[in-house]
Amino acid sequence: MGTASAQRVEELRSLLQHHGHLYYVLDAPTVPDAEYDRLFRELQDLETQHPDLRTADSPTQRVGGKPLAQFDSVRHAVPMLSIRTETDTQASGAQAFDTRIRKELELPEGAAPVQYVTELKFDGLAMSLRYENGLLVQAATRGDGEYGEDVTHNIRTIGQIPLRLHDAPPLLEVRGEVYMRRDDFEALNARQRLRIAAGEKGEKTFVNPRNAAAGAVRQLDPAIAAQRPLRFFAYGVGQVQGGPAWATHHELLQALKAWGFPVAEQTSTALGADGLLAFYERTGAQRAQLPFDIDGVVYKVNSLAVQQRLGFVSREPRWAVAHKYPAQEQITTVLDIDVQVGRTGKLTPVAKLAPVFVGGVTVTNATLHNEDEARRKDVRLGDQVIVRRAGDVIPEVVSVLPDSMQRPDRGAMFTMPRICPVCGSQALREEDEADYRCTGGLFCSAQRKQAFLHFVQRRAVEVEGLGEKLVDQLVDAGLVSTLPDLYRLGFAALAALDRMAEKSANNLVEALEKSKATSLPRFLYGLGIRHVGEATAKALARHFGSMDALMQASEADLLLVNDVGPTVAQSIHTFFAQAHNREVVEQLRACGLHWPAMEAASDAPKPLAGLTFVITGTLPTLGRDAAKALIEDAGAKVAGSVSKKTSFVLAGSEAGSKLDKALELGVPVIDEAALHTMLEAS
Ligand code: 5U1
Repeated sequence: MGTASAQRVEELRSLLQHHGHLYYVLDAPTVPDAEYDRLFRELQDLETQHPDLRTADSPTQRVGGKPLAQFDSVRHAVPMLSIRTETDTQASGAQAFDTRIRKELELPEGAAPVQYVTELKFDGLAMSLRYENGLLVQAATRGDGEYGEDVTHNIRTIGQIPLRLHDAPPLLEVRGEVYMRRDDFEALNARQRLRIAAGEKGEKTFVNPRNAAAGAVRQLDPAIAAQRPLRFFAYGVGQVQGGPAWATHHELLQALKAWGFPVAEQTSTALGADGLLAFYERTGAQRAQLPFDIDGVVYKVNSLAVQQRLGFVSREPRWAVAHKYPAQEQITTVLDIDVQVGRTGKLTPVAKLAPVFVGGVTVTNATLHNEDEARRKDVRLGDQVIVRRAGDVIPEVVSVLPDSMQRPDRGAMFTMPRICPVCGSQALREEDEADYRCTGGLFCSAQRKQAFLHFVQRRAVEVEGLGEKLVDQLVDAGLVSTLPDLYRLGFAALAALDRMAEKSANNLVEALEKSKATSLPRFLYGLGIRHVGEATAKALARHFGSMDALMQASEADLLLVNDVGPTVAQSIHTFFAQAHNREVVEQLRACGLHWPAMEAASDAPKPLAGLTFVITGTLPTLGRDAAKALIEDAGAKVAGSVSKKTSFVLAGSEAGSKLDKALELGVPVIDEAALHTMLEAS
């Protein structure tokens, strides 16, 4: 390899990175596209002649690698938090946030206004980008905040995302949003329509930019993702080691910009409630002209020290809020009112609507929630109604137009049927409950179908290819009535179903086989125990370690689990007290469903077991909750005050009396870097 070639390769990469940044991020290219292409080809040629000069961060390597078989799960070093939504979509929502902050900070009346950063709330997909020694090594979706999916191969194809950073900290996680512009989305759909017209298999159009972006990010083949016009905006950081000591969120955003990340130009600083309100109104007025979708704005306390002081409530920081704009609404006609039966037997009245385009999707169904709501709004057949769709939530009927209310031929007011419309069992409404429920349990085919769909979904045991239509067929044909029946079906029974090709039957048998290797939290969640969502399933699995221990737990035992209150404890206990539910678990295990023993994990010596930590002051990168979670995961306790029994005090800047006490008692004091070393060394 000649040094001249090596030098030219480096030169070309720098030039391409520079022009790429001007083109993709700043939207201000200084050379014609043809010149960029010429430099790109020169680099490609040199790398072909000297394969040893090819590196992962080369601009030629954005689309590379083979399609994946599946996504790996990755644990976020610092959890990806959610953001609290201000429910007041009026201007007063801005005032409400400022009032809360001032109260939390105990600011006296007349104290100076709080400084904020104001940002856009992008309608995209949250993403965490991890750079080690300046190189992009991992991109992960938010997932449940703790674990996401590794989508590095697709994210590398986004021209706006730097593959290499200069003068960046050795470890830097950048958080932001992947999105698609509206014009790019329209062009993509136009291309998709051509493909469909040309008879290309498996092609479809997308509902809105966010769905198109999400679909692209979750492509197993990076070559396909590369054809989807994705973009990125940065708005924060996760784990950072060895970075500059930022004092404000604004400084942090400036640093991200300097490293080459796109930060929305609308991002600004604001003083007090008036400043927030002005931003809310200004952005609201510009919203339709923005080239991408937003569903609101974000307010963040600017000072990082004050952010630390404010801390978190569950998984949401107190120092930030998303202030949404009023949901989009449209008028349409009620064609019918159906009653749907959910997994837990809940009966929901649903208005069937003349198709209407609201907030980027065509809506044909809208929930009326329950009998009281349907009657309060007095929605009847043939009425003209206002339909609202806010973000991803199920569309709802807001109200009936006054003219419709005056119609002389108006039908009768809605009443909930007293028998289940699917199985004919009695429908009962318990005292103090808004909902009627079918009492048929798994006798009711609607509940059975929902129970199957819940069990086979991606977040539970995941049986790929087993969707609504197939579950309908299996249940209606009487082929499955309990969950274990699924695993006893076999190829012959599946292949004999209407419209089932041999290949699909084979795929399904394989998917069922694959789903047998699951995890305890997924299995538990899949059982569909009332009040047991994903987070509770995880907490239960972590606490009890095994299915048997959980099944034997008393209500008192269950109450010891984090986040489990009396209602949830009772629901779990009642579920496992039923012989038929225990039987289902046994049969599923007999069918081969298995998961890694968590007992072993919890019995395995944890690196910091037996130690007690006290955290004080502002840590450079970890929030207090994140530090606590890391320490507890490693088996140690986190206490609130320092005593002789304290093993270590983890101190950040502005540590106060706890640090003094530690020094007085001779308790070892460590900083965040030392904590990381302890965790890595163990
Ligand atoms: N602009 C912006 N969007 N967004 C979303 N900032 C921002 N921050 C977020 C989220 C979920 O979370 C942090 C406040 C943790």
